[in-house]
Amino acid sequence: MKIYFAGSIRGGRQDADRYQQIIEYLKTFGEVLTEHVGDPKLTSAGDDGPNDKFIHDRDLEWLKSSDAIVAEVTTVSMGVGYEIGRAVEMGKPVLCLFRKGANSNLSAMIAGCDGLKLAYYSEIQEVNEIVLEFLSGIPKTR
Ligand code: 6IA
Repeated sequence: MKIYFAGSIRGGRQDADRYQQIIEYLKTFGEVLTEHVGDPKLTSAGDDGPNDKFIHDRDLEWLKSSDAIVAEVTTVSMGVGYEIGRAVEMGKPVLCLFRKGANSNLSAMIAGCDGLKLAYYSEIQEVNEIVLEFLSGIPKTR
């Protein structure tokens, strides 16, 4: 199974450790195409790699080829919101994870979208249970 993990980069890296923990768990189900999103060395500048057009086009190809999208949406990120919208339009299974009690507000465009599954969590162990249930319902194409 190919999994696309989405998490904030230029929107802010305060949840990067959590992304890494989620990615480690996702890797037990298959290939995570976007492992770099959890890299603690990656800063919110996010500009020490290829140019923006390359990043956009490559990420969209990965999105198209993925079987499922898991997005951590607690830190507000325009890029994550964009990826979710594109994935919903593609008809992909999308799981959005939002941490309870966080200092951010979830956009109505995510909270009110019928084309995705939204789950609230407190502890990282809960994320594992939510992810397990979500991925168990997805047919494997590869
Ligand atoms: O607006 P944001 O930067 O917060 O958007 C984050 C989302 O967009 C992530 O889920 C990524 O999939 C994607 N994204 C944004 N910037 C990059 C990026 N920058 N590389 C890969 N995906 C990105 C360069 C980092 C590179 C030095 C490793």
